[in-house]
Amino acid sequence: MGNWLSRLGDVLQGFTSSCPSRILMLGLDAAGKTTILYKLKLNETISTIPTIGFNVETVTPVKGVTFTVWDVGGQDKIRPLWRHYYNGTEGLIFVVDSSDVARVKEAQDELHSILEYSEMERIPVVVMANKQDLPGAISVSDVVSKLELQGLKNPWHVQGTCATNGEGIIDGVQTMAKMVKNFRKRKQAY
Ligand SMILES: Nc1nc2c(ncn2[C@@H]2O[C@H](COP(=O)(O)OP(=O)(O)OP(=O)(O)O)[C@@H](O)[C@H]2O)c(=O)[nH]1
Ligand SMILES: [Mg+2]
Repeated sequence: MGNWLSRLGDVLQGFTSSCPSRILMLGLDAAGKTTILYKLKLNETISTIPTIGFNVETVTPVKGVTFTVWDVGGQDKIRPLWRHYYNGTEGLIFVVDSSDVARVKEAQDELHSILEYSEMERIPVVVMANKQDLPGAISVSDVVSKLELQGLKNPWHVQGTCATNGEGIIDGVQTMAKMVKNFRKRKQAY
């Protein structure tokens, strides 16, 4: 009986750990979201067009980690649609164009507005400080201060990335996987 129960426990454990995490990827237009998504999915740099609506892909970037990633278009006219994707989200990847210094404040406003929604409370956030290859790109520590991350209640991490050559992306999603695991544990404790 005990043996049977422990086997059932193993099966259920396997079921929950293999359940893909729902990850939402947001950020201003042209930040590099779609480039990151298809780098993860295909390990290729695709040529993108601005996303009107969304792309969704299930990816297994590293063994034992499966994400369903929702990449939603970031143009200002369609940003009001972002909130329709919040329900059930277990992690936010917020992509910033680190070379677009003129719009960092706009990115900061958008990130803080997203996290005001109750569905996004406590959700882990990985900021991808993308386009680190471009001249004039601000550093990871500047992204921390300019996005005012220290004031957030959510757990967060910043990863420097270059989506076109893939640098930093796997590190970023690995960190996200760890943070989602903690988030699921904490959620069970509520
Ligand atoms: N140099 C450089 N260019 C990049 C990088 N990441 C993305 N790009 C380029 O930036 C442009 C916009 O990338 P997208 O992935 O389409 O941006 P997006 O965030 O999906 O934009 P929307 O769909 O409009 O919200 C493309 O020309 C990409 O090739 C990067 O790390 N470095
Ligand atoms: Mg896109």
